[in-house]
Amino acid sequence: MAKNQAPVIRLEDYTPPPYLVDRVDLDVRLEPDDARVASRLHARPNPDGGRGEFFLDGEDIELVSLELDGVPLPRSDYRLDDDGLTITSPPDRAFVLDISTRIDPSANTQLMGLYRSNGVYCTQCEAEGFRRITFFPDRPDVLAVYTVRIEARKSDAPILLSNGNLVETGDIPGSDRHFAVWHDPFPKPSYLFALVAGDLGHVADTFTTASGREVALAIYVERGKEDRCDYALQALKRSMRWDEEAFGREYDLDVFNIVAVSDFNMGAMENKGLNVFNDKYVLASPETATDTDYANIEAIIAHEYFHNWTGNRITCRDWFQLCLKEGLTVFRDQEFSSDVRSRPVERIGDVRTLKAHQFVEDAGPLAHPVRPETYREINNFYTATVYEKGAELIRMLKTLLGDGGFRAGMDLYFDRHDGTAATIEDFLACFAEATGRDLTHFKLWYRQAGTPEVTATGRYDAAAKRYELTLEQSCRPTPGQPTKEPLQIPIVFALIGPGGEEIEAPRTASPNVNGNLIELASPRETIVFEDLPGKPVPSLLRGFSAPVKLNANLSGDDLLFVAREDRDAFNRWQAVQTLATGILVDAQAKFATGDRPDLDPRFVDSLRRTAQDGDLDPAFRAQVLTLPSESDIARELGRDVDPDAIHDAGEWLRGLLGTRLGGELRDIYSRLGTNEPYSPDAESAGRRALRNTAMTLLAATGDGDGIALVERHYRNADNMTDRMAGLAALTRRPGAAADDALADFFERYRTDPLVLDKWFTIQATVPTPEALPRIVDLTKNPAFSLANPNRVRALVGAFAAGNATQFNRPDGAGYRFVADIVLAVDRANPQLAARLLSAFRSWRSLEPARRAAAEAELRRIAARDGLSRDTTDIVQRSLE
Ligand code: 0A1
Ligand code: ZN
Repeated sequence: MAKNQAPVIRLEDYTPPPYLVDRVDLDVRLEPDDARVASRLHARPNPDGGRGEFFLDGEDIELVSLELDGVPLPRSDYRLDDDGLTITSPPDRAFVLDISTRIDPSANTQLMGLYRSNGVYCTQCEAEGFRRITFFPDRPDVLAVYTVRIEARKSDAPILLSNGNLVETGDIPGSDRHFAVWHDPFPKPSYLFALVAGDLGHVADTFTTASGREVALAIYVERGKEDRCDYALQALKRSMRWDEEAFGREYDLDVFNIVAVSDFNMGAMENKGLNVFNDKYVLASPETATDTDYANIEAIIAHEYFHNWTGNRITCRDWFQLCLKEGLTVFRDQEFSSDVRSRPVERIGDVRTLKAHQFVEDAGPLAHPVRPETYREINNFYTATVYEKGAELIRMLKTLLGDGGFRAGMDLYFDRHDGTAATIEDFLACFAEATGRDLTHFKLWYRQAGTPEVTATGRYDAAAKRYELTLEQSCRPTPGQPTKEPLQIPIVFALIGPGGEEIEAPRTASPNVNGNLIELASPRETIVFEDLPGKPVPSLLRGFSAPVKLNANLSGDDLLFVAREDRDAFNRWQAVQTLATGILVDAQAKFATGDRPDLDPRFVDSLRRTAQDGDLDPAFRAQVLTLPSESDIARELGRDVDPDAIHDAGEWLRGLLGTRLGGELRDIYSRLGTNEPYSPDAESAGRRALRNTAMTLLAATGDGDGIALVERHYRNADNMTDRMAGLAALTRRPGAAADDALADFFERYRTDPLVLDKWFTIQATVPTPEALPRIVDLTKNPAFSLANPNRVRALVGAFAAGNATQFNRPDGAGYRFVADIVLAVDRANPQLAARLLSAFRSWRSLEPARRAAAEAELRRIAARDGLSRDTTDIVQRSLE
């Protein structure tokens, strides 16, 4: 067993905390390398907990003094070890603990606890960072009211922020120091504590809630970046209004502050009243941010804001319940984006993300249930499964219960659990009670890992005018779950008649069909529809109503029909994807054996029709014209994957489409050009997406005209979306044009780290053997730093996750490079290293030579002494 083998934590072992803390008074005095934290805890025995020792977590902090009820605690009355502090016989009544600790924010490279980012003090406490600030029962079921006094030198930190409302500020006479006192009246777990201090600029606004309360809003950023905050601020106001309208939830404090920092392990953090963001998800201007960046900013601002009710007012009892706040909040941010943008396009994007990340996770060694039952390192469970599949479970619940039932359940949940730390059982009980439905079977979705496969087979009996639809479900084993039970799968459907008309409420005696919804609950089920005028084509899993892999067994003709006729936009898109996937799977097999594939002209015609259909939303047309990715095809194959063959197939198909649709694509390109000033709204973004998709296909032909068009596109761009689309298309083929554009881009943005991240990513994802030596070189570029998570993800993360042919080089050099970086980063920032390492998660599905090379690197990492707990956990599970 490795030295850093952490103990397994199990859901079944949960016990309530023996002591509660009702009030925390913190006094934090800041110096760059010496911060003093005085903490006064008002504690008492938990009436619902066992008795005994009082354990307070603590990690990498120095205990300076400890008093109980004002008296220094004798050394014999407590124990101090690597994990924390144990008070061996605490009083059997309420008591006050005074604890003072010393920490060094500048030495904190893990970015957990209190650290400095570009001279700004900031904290990150989820999941277990508060214990790196002071000794505390650092678990989400201990909720306290916090009052925080911050003191610092005025020159060092003119701005002092914490959770809640500001109650006092002042100068320390006779010094250059000042202080601020913040009070948060809402009881919260320690992971929602935050403190920020530094020389920051800000932009401000106000929001009036539905009940007429005025809230002061502000976004704090490094000085000089204030002019890039407006979009985030407007997005915040849209989010606040939407939560009132869609869920009846108002904001509850007098202030809402957001801070953007440049060193952050994740996207953002929902600390009560003081959200802390990775600056990548706040800062935007037309010259520096793409349409995708704008959409991400809007979604993440919304996500963190929505946590105020789903996460903060109602939090999680323990970390196994993470999906209680994350799945639900992702669902809420997806619904927000659907309402303020285009619903079908949003859904297509969300499903693409789900399949690219969660389906891949579910198919490999890191698969786990939406609510895991064991973990060694909770940081490794902020996953696509907990977040994205967790959101799909909420969506299914809504589909099963209907809009009214879902809203009634949510209302009951807010009402009953406000101010508490809840569980998935508590949550589901609200929906069961509000609707009278039994959710016992549905709950299995939370326990059972893996992506179910649903196979549909239809049979039409013309004489009897009867259509039989047989649905079967199965699920492959995942780690620790060798056998699977059938799930309750909501399949939204329609039967489409020969003329494209939907057959309204087709007659069936099946008790599992309700209007347009089939509830599949058994391994196999045949539904008989009667009185059909002709042979229907089924449109199944509309809007992707369940996170399953559907094999609808439709013929090529039927798929072409659905692509043309289905009223469900999602399924029209899905039909084209299914056709394209078939073509690419077939083509890669041919490329692997040196054969030439060919292309069904009806597929090209189908795309042509969509490309030209001016009645369709341009963003939707862009999605239809965007072929499945290399990782989509790898996932479809599932075994003996040869990334080069997949890549060749994609190049071949894109090139051929660029040629065959050349006229239409050029037409789109010229029609959608505009002289209007850039606007990030969804409609304008959709037009740019379609135009850039057309350009990318034209460039894929490799002919001189195509390349010249892209070069012009790059140079004439007046916004980052177009400039990046041009740069991406140019750099797919190394050569002078690509190098010139890269040099030009660097010169334009050399002082802007967030924009240079795009430059790193573009070079990291060039699908040719020149990529790796260039990336190695870029790690030495002064603009690159292994200490900054955004830089590491932009260069190394993008290489590992977005450059299949070069990461999976047959000589193993791609794996070796990433493994070396993982080992180097692990010493300073284990969370970042572990995340990077999860890029190896599909290694077992590769063809044998690559599989062996990837495994060798995983074993090399596993054998390293002193590996962090985070990385040990990922490497061991990957190899199991
Ligand atoms: N709760 C945050 C995600 C988050 C988790 C852990 C962190 O630690 C570094 C930071 C952020 C969210 O869902 O947005
Ligand atoms: Zn979240």
